[in-house]
Amino acid sequence: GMDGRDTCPGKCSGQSTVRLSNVKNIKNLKPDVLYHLGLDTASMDFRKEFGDVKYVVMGSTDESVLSFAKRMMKDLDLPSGNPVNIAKSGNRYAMYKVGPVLCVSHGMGAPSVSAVMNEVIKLVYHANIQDPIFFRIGASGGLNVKPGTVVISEQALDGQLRSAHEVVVRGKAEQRPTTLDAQLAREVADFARPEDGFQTVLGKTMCTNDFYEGQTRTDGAFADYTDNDKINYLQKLKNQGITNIDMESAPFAAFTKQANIRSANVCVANLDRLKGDNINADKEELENWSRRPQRIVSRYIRNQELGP
Ligand code: R2B
Ligand code: URA
Repeated sequence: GMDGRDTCPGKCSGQSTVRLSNVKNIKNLKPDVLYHLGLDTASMDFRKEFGDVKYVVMGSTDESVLSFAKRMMKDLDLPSGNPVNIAKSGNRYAMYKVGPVLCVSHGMGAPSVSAVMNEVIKLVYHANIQDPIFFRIGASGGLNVKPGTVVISEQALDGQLRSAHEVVVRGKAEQRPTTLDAQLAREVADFARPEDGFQTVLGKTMCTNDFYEGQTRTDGAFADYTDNDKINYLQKLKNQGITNIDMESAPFAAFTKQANIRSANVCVANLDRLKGDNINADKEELENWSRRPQRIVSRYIRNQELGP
């Protein structure tokens, strides 16, 4: 591949390049039911339906991935229309396919991300997709950045500052590495344009399992620390190179890494946590900011597909 990774074993045999440790069991599932996506391998031909997918773009909400799908239609010069929610019958997530781009919502937090990532990665496997690239576009709390700044993650750390996503398997905690593709992060950052009118930076992202105490807020229902404790902690994070805090980057990075999939985490900062906790930008501004990661990722994909 472009990053010098050896993708030949998959490519040469015409198999998907994703690496699953559970292939033996999956092969015996007839059909394999992707429960939360409302899909199964008996009533759908995954190769026919998804075989041409090259990019999977994930975001927290159904609305955000629909809006990305619509943008992608325009940016790939595809005829406009109303994208169909392929995962509708699962009643959990939304999924839209626009040419080579699969747009999938992942909900909020690690448990929600984990369930859908298992199923999307199996979908990629069943569809025989070669070298897919995964993106997560979302929101975050910034550290010492101007609100509205886009942060592309160089690293994802968990709430204990480990470069790991913890999964408890048979009662035992396992740590899965959250290594992201550094080259892809830089390539995506290159698609930021000064004329866009916002900053795009590379930085470390801390991923927590809770929005309030988990991110040291003092605006939740509970907080047994002082404002001073909070600022000291956030300063410490900032000094370690952490630029933003979200709730999905670590499982997203870990699942893609484990499956041998290149991925990038691209989030706008909705506030500067060194200045406050409450998100008080107006709705229109937040909506505007939420389009910024979309803009950069869609530009990257358009460039790959149609050239400069
Ligand atoms: C950012 O925004 C959401 C929390 O408000 C969560 O999905 C995240 O990572
Ligand atoms: N998402 C988060 O996880 N934290 C924030 O502060 C804002 C958005």
